[in-house]
Amino acid sequence: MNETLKIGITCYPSLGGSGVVATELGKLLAEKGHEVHFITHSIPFRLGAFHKNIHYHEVEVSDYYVFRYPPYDLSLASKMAQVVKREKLDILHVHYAVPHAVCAYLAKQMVGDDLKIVTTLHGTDITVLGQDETLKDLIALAINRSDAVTAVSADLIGQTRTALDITRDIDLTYNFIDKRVYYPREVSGLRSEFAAPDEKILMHISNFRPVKRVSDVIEVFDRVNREVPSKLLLVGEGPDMPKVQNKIRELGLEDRVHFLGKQDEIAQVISLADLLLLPSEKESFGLVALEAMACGVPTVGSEAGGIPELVEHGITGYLAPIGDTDAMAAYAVSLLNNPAEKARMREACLDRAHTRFCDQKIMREYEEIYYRVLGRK
Ligand code: GMT
Repeated sequence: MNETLKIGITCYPSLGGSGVVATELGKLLAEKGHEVHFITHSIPFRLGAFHKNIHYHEVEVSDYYVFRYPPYDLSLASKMAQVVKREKLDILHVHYAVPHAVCAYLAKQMVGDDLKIVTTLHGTDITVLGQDETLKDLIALAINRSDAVTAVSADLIGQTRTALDITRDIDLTYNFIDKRVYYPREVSGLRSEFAAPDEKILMHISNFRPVKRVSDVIEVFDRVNREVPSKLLLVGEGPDMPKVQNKIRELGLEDRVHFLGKQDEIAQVISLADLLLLPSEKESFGLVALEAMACGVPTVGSEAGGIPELVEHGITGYLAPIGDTDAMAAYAVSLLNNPAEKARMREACLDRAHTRFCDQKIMREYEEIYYRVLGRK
């Protein structure tokens, strides 16, 4: 049996798929017996109740009056070094390159080479920030100086190589779901609150940022709704919400769309849907499509980024070129009109989510990376 490790985890604790993945991984590692230390600016929102083997270290930022901008990055690096020394951590596993991988590199300069850094790239840290001239060299430095780098899709590995001219090894480690949480829920009572028995439910869940192309969701729904009586449930909030609301008004769809805002019980919410719409411009993986898959709900979306590695076209959903809302609507209509096809896809979704993206399997892949960088294979 491999020895247990002391692992520091830094992530964005309050938003996004990267924070969810980091937190869920920490919980799994702690259940396995490892000692996990979250080093973040607030308690990760997915942490939930008290967990044995999980510790939380809050990063406090100096607000000294000379600072125009509070130096969060320096405070984080300094906190990482303090926690590593005091708790004798073996590994710092940082999620999202900016600023976490840079801070970990700085912490390593303070504590010495025994500390190993594992950096997980999640998407926009490369596909958006990696294009930013003010940050790209620093991101490349942090990637090159990490002891191991992982990315959540093969597509993201390719994008990292191209955008930042990176040649080092990058491990492919897909995102995962906890099957104790993500499974088809019994929601027939709740369903009737949103749709009549003969209506289908389409759903979109995101942070409503431009990369999600939520306007495309409305266009697809508009076309589907002309042929299949249906409702659209929008889950989440974000900057594009006013634009989306305008489009819904312009198309006269107000009484067919429900806004659910931010939701915690995602498995229950997704179980309401007949299909998920994910027409993103950029998507390194698309964790929400995996969450849907694990609840037996297929995705109709774009071929962006890593989505095709997750959603197998024609098997667990349908994919079309970015912006091709006609094709997405046609796929959605054909799926919704064909109960046998829908039942087959549901089974394929459950099977794929719970085997290929099984939490225990992916956790072991991360553990192997930890033992490898520590030379304890
Ligand atoms: O999708 C977002 O805007 C949030 C972002 C994040 O950093 O949390 O998500 C990224 O990481 C997720 C977890 O690995 C992936 O599932 C998302 O596909 C990825 N988002 C993008 O690439 C746009």
